[in-house]
Amino acid sequence: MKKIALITGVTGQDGAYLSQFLLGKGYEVHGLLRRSASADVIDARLKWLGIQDKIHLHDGNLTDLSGLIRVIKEVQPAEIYNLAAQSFVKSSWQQPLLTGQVTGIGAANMLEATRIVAPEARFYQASSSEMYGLIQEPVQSETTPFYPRSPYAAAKLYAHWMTVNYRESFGLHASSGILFNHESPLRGIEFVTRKITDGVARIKLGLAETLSLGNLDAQRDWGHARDYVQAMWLMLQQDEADDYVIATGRTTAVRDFCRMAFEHVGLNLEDHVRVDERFLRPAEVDILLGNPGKAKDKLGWSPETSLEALVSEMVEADLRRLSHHEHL
Ligand code: NDP
Ligand code: GDR
Repeated sequence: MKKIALITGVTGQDGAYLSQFLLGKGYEVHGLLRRSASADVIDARLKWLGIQDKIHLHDGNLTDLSGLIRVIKEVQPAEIYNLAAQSFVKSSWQQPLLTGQVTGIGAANMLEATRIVAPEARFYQASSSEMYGLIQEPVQSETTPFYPRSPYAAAKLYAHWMTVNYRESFGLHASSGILFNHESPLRGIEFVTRKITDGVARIKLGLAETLSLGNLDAQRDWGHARDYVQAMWLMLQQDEADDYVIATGRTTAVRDFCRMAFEHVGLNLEDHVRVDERFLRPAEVDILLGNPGKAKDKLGWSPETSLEALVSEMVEADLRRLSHHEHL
């Protein structure tokens, strides 16, 4: 009998890589799909990985509890990965209540639906390093206090504590992965790394001359999404549910990520990058740096992809895409 997994956010970056990983492990993979008028492009990431026909898709939305109950009842998953969210931090100031509804209450809906119809299922919640916000310790671990700096981070914090609470109150096998930024060629175009690699590829191909960015001094602990989805799965294979920081332990400024991307194609960032205050945020998370020690000890997980390899994979993918007019 194949093990059954249900993934919310299956059309996103992590959902796509996690689906690929679970299929490789022999799982039957089901995904929640929110209805879109652009049905032809909604599964672009799954197509990019060549797995769109292998996933069972179910109509649903994180804000619709009755629909979630129905899907979980029908699928009867052994593992549930709650990856869906309004995940773009900058948008969360423009849409704070929607972000709360989807990223915060949506997770509570998933926990509640799980408790009602599949209490034996193992549950993964996509928590975030953004919860550390205005950092309270120079290196953040599972015991570092949180200080959210955006409506997104506040919503994630609610979802995080609800996950802990459902574990402690109802005995749900619910784990929360506090993942630091992870990127890939499947990263959404509005996030800074992909915006940079797409911009660099456009400039290299003569399709653009400049790249406008916001705060170049922000520092992030960047890893590869393909590595990070393995940690999600490992968490659900443990006897006891728990919370884990997933990070590389190395932090890099946006400026330096950008420099590496330009250098990859033999160009200088100083010749092309402009700072545009439209891309600044009302409150910034200046620096994040995670300690993945617990994940290494207990899950046997460590990141495999270096930042250098990540940057070159992303730039090469964007060069290829733009040259072949591929969508994504
Ligand atoms: P993406 O933005 O790429 O994907 C988000 C997914 O959520 C998409 O499939 C989207 O669907 C879906 N979604 C959005 N709103 C709803 C809704 N109302 N109902 C159902 N589905 C919805 O995010 P990532 O893959 O990068 O991240 C996965 C999760 O991990 C998110 O929760 C994110 O906040 C969190 N996270 C991400 C990190 C990172 O660095 N990538 C780090 C830490 C946490 P659609 O395709 O229709 O838009
Ligand atoms: P982040 O990712 O907010 O960390 O959230 P993002 O790539 O959007 O920003 C990272 C840093 O880069 C700075 N920056 C810019 N950001 C964007 N998007 N566009 C720009 O032009 C730009 N210029 C500078 C930002 O100010 C910021 O400091 C991501 C998301 O995936 C969340 O869902 C997840 O929880 C966290 O990572 C961990």
